Parts: sequence; C-alpha cells; structure tokens
Amino acid sequence: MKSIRLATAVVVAAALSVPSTLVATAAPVDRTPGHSAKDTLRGAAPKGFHIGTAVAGGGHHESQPYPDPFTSDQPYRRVLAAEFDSVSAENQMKWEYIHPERGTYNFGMADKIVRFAKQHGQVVRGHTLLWHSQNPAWLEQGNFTAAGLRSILRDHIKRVVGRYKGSIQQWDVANEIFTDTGALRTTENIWLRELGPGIIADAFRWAHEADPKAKLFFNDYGVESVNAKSDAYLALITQLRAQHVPVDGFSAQSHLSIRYGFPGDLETNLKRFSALGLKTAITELDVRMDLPESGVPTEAQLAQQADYYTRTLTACLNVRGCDSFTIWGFTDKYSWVPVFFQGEGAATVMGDDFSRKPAYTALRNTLAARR
Ligand code: 9MR
Repeated sequence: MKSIRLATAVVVAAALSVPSTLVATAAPVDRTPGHSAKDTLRGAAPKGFHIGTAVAGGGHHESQPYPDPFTSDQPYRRVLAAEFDSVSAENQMKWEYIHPERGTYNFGMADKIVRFAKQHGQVVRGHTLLWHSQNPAWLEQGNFTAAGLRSILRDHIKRVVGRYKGSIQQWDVANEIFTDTGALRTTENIWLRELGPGIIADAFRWAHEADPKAKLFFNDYGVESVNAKSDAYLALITQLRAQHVPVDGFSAQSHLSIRYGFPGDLETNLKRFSALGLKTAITELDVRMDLPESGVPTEAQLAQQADYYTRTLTACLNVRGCDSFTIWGFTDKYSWVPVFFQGEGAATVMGDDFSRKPAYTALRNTLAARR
C-alpha cells in the first residue's frame, strides 16, 4: 500500500513538472541492521507526528577532517533513512550555499536532500530564507539600492521556494530576527537594516506565492520560555496575522545545555502560539554538556540529557499543532557543538558509532507511549 502511494506521489510530482533531478523512484525504507521498523523513532511515532533531523553538510563540517557526511557516509545515510521521517537542510539551503554568486544558484546539495527524502518517504523542512548569518559576500558587501536589494530577496525567495514547490512541508522563512531583549536585529540583519521591518511581511507573502501549501515559520533560539524574545514574536505574529500575512508557524530551535535548568514553561509558551491558531515545532534540539577530562559523559550526565530530550518532546506532544520535532543531527560524530563550544559536546542522541544513548531510548519510548 505504502509503495503504491509513494509511486503515485512521484507520478503526480512529475506531472507538476518538478525539476527532473528531484523525481525519484520509490524505494523501500532502509533499516539499520538489527533494528526492526518498530524499534526506530519514526516507527514509534504517533500517526501524523514528524520526527526529524538536520542533514549534515556544509557549515562547520567543511573545516572538519571528514568528507561531506550526507553524500559520503553510507552507515550515516542508512540511519538517517531508518530513523526519521523529516529532514532539515543543516546548511545546504542557506544563501551562501544555494546562491553563492549574484545570479548564480547552486541547487545541487539541496536537490540531493529533497531526492533522498522522497526516496525514503520523508518530509522536508527548508532552512532558511531571511537571516543575518551565512550570507554570501556579494550580498553583504554589495552596494545595492533599497529597491535593488528588495528585488534580490524577492527573486531569491521565488526561485528557491518555487524550485521545491510541493516538496517542502515547512519553511523557516525568517530566522533569528530578534535579540534576546526582543529588539529587531536591525544592525546585523541586512534586510531589516536596509529595508526596514516591513520586509518581513513581504518575505512571507513571496514565499506563500511561490508555494501556497508550504507552512511558513518564524524560527529562533532562546524562545523556549516565556521571555522578552518569545513575547516579541507573539506580538509581531499577532500583528502580521491581523494584516493577513501568511504566517503559519512559530518554532523553538531548542539548543539546550544541562549546564542550565530545563525551560519548564516550554509547553505553556508554545500553547500561547497555538492559541493564535499557529502551528509550532521544535526544529533544532540538542542537549550539550561539559565533557569530563576523559571526554566520556558520566551516567548522570546522560540521564539528565535524556530527561531534557524527553521533556522537550513531551511539551511538543502536549500542544495542538506541534507535530514536527527535529533534532539538530543524530550522531555526535557530526555535531556542531564541540566546534562552537570549547569543552562541550555529546549533545546528540547517538555516539560516533551510531550507538544509541539513553536519550535515544527515552525519545523512542515517549513516542511509543503516545501511539
Ligand atoms: O549546524 C550549523 C553549522 O554547521 C554551521 O556552521 C552554523 C553556522 O552558523 O550553523 C549551524 O546551524 C545553526 C542554524 O542554521 C540556525 N540555528 C543555530 C544553528 C547552530 O548554530
């Protein structure tokens, strides 16, 4: 039944003239040897609840002593296919990768992710369209007029969102636009600085025109709790929705650390957004820790980490409209954490060899209990 549905989807996609590079034949879902379908995260998840991961490539990986993980590491690909039914581009859809020169798009890496997702019955989260970081030099250092810059953003959104029309379930349209005190990032963010806050509504409108079915999100870190930053999102989204701007969702990245307490009001916070009729999502969960000198986490650390993963998942499961839960990588082998936080690591749910940590088991059991 499943393969027939997938095959139909492929035919329909082809008929809608999706670029031929994206059309894939349906293939059975690979499974990690030794694990049955039920014994995976996607197998344990309740119907309609998407369990996702970032797909490793670009960004910090390029400075590491290994080849591109997603395209080179076969065991990695097998676990990616077996465990998850949602994938996010960790870096591959960011401006510096997908639009490296003015007028030149490089869709190769993103196409491969979308094709992989189709082959394995996964949905895709697109990340990201309007951000202050990982923009190419030609954009950041170009000397554009406001009108010129506006048309650059419009063309980018139309081209990128349009290319993957029908293939992306959720887009992070605007990423990290507020500071921790709830002020718009008008200094670092080229779009807000040069074009003013009105550009946010335009970005959502253009994305919606390019793919009316994709759910369009605001995405940020440090918004797990009720605080100045999440308050700022609540106020902005309320205002935009009153103006009929097509905003569909609000997502909390959730880069957590056991150094700090768990954001216990996560569920309460997400429910404020859900009450506006929005979807919510957890988009980049990882739980880092200070590593002991041996480099090996203690049992107590692993238990606390498992608890943070479980509580984040439970909060999402308890909120209507929170049906997408993504971890920012699934193996410590490729995590961004040790590269950005000295002395910290072990933030994902699997070891370097894809061995399952207590956090993995806790997630799977929590999902299974809600089936
Ligand atoms: O995981 C990404 C890493 O490979 C990049 O080097 C880094 C550069 O900023 O971005 C990481 O992903 C970020 C995401 O795009 C937005 N939220 C924070 C994530 C972790 O930094």
